Amino acid sequence: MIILKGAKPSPFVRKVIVALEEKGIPYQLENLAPFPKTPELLAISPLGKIPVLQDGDVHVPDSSVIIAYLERTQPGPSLYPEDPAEYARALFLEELADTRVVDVLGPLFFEKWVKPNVFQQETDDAVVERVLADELPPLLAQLEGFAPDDGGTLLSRFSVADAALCAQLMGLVFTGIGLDASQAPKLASYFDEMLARPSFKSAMPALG
Ligand SMILES: N[C@@H](CCC(=O)N[C@@H](CS)C(=O)NCC(=O)O)C(=O)O
Repeated sequence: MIILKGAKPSPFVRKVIVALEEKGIPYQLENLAPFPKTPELLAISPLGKIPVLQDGDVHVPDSSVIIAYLERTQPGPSLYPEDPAEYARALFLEELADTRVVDVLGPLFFEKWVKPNVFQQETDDAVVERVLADELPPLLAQLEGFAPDDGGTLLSRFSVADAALCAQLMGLVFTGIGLDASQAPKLASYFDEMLARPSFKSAMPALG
């Protein structure tokens, strides 16, 4: 049995849960926090981060590496397009989700969830307000440009790009901020459609 170590509040853990569910791979989620950086954590995750996937004796850290690994252990259904241009597009959108989207949503997640729940510290509302006013609108405008016109997936079928992007956007839901459809209507409707998939339902952390 595959063991996924991490916790659903992490967008990168959610991304892997979505991949496991979409591929129909049975797994157990085992709670692992990235703090403190114990020798046990660093032994299986040299960067001290979650998620880590355990498959027998093999430990695989990093969501992108994990999904690439799963593609080799269970090729179908594939989360990577066959067509070279679409394959490149999927990898790029995964990268965009894991970097640019995280740069904006990460501080919101940190302030609204990690500080109160992990460090027993208060949310800095000024940081939240600044990100919501200055950084989130241009990000949503950019993502609107990648959203499909008529629902469905980012590429011609479900791929790692959908798993990566929507796993990040879910942070807006469970921190209570929400995705403002008036700012990004195509993105909001695409995101709603993705959230209705069983894989995303399984990845959603308990709300409240
Ligand atoms: N590139 C990594 C990023 C993983 C990541 O940043 N995980 C966060 C939790 S959301 C973490 O473990 N942070 C702890 C730290 O950076 O010390 C991946 O794709 O898995």
